[in-house]
Amino acid sequence: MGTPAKEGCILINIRSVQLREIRLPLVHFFETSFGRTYVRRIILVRVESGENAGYGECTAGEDPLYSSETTDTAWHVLSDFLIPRLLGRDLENAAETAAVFGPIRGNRMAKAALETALWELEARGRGVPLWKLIGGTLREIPCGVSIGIQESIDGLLEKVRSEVGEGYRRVKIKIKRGWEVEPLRAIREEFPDLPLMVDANSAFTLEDITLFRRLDRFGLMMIEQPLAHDDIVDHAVLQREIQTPICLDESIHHLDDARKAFEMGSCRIINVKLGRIGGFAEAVRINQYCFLNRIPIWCGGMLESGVGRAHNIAMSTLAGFVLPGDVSASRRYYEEDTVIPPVTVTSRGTIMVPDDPGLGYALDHERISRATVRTRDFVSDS
Ligand code: OSB
Ligand code: MG
Repeated sequence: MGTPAKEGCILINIRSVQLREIRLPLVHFFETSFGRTYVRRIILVRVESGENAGYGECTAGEDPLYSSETTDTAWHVLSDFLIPRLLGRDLENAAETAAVFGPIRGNRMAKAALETALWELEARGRGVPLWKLIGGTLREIPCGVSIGIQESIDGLLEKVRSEVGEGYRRVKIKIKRGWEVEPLRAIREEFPDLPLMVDANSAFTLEDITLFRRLDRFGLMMIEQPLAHDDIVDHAVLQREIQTPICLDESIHHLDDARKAFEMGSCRIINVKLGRIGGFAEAVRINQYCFLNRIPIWCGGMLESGVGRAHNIAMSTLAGFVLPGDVSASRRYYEEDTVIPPVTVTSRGTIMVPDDPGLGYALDHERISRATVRTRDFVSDS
């Protein structure tokens, strides 16, 4: 007689995986220091094991500007390397996925698309919400907005007024060379006490130190990724020279990056993005380390559709996520979302964490089919 399965131990055997690329036009273009996005090309991943299915979303951009990954590199790496390693394989839980992908270097957004789908699958299999499965506790998460670079200061002020009116807990504006001091001065004049921060997406260098000293006067919560995307050394120099806390985004790919950045004094806050770090297992590790070391963390965004947004909500329930994240209402980005109901924000500037198993949101299959430009199915032959 075989050994009975351990209580609560579910075995995952991936029978099939489907990749699907959808195109979703943004309500308004989103501009950062590296360029404008008008339409998102998003890969949705569906994994199946037994009776259950789980969904993930790839956060790679259309062009290799935020990171080296793109929608097309992720499609390639998923199809030719990650899915073949996973198909037909027995896993006790989704946490084992990271080890299966271990030998493959980088490509964390591709990995996360599949890894987060496996966590969702496991949560559905166990009949528990995803946020509970990863160890989250918060039932209502504080939300902030990220406002792209605007064509005029007046346009920016109008956006800030409207987001503040919606109840969002903090405002982040994107900055680039020539769009920093004036926009901040204008916002501070009208909103002296607004929790406010900036994101430079690596637009500056240590030669801009006098500019950063000027920014100290605006009482910002933090400056996100002011220097090179792959740096933690110059950021430590800059952090010693300014009062405003530095928050790292692009520079942090895993727990060791977070630990080294903290130990070197390169930042005082960390933005955690599921795609950038490869998925939930790493998010849980970073959360634990930062919680123990009292490093505030928050959930970053990548213009996700509902599936990725729901994963972000689940991650934001972990105890270390003490600052409002870039997790906001679907309708700020998309007229029609990939989930039903779309993600909405309360008048308190929070998102209520859903209680249903898995993602806690239903997929809008009809909407997703209409937006689909290609699909590929992978089926295990074992
Ligand atoms: O740096 O945080 C970033 C969007 C695309 C690429 C990089 C970033 C962003 C955002 C958007 O700031 C946040 C969101 O999804 O609301
Ligand atoms: Mg950022």
